[in-house]
Amino acid sequence: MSDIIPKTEWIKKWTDNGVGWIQLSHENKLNPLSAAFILAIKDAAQKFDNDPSIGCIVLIGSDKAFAAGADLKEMVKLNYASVSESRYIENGWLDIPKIQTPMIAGVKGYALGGGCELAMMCDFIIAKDDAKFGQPEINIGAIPGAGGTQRLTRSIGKSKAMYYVLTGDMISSEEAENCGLVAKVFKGEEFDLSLKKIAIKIANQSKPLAKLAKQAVNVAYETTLEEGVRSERALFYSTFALDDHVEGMEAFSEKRKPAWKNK
Ligand code: CO8
Repeated sequence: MSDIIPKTEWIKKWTDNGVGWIQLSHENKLNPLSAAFILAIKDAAQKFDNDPSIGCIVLIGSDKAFAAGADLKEMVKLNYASVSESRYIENGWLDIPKIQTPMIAGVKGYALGGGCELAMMCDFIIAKDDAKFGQPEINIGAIPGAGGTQRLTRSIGKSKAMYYVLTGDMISSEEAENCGLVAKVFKGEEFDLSLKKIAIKIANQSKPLAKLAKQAVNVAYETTLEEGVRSERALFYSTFALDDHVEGMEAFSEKRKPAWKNK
């Protein structure tokens, strides 16, 4: 068990139209990710995940950065014994990909190192055109440690991931969209409104169906095609047990919008 106290004061949370918003609000606008900060982010995400009124979680940062990586002022004090004994990148970090509610990273400015890894732990990334992604750890005597080598490679392929991990170069929003790291990029003032619209659209889907769809896509990340297709089929069959399946079918026949019961 961790004895680190989550830094809840660095988190702003609010809800709007079924969306749970979590804003990383460190006094340093670069949002350096210390162990206590990541625990607070994890706690906030879990609270929304356990709230039946929330159908989508959005993680955002400041105008300057989603997060510029691990808190290097904390990391500089660590050694092999302390990172392994304290489970430095386990507490908090490992729980975020287990969130069942769809989760979007809304990235303005820098998403570097652990910040890029945190964004990739979300289900997809929406970026402002000023966003800059990257895994620059090689430049500071480390390598990515919170899934960067794995998720970036699955996201953009081996060649490009290897290029960015070995050079430490930043990835522009345009390049990130072209190579599939980012789902959509919005310019300037369009970003906030577009992110909100996307989140509300997802929050207003049938909640159990959205969770099943998320689970099915995530299987593609973790297993073979054969196993993934088998798993998808089982999840598809299970949708027939939902009231919302019946509602979706009836609404289609009756040419009306479905009124989801979320069960
Ligand atoms: N941690 C702590 N403080 C930081 C960090 C950071 N990651 N990044 C910047 N700062 C501080 C600077 O030291 C500076 O502080 P001060 O005012 O006291 O000197 C202040 O923030 C402002 O920084 P800059 O003046 O550098 O701001 P710029 O706008 O000129 O540059 C950059 C912004 C490009 C983001 C630049 O600050 C930078 O390159 N930062 C480091 C980015 C980086 O290397 N990130 C990877 C970190 S390693 C990592 O993430 C490993 C992941 C492992 C898992 C995570 C475990 C927790």
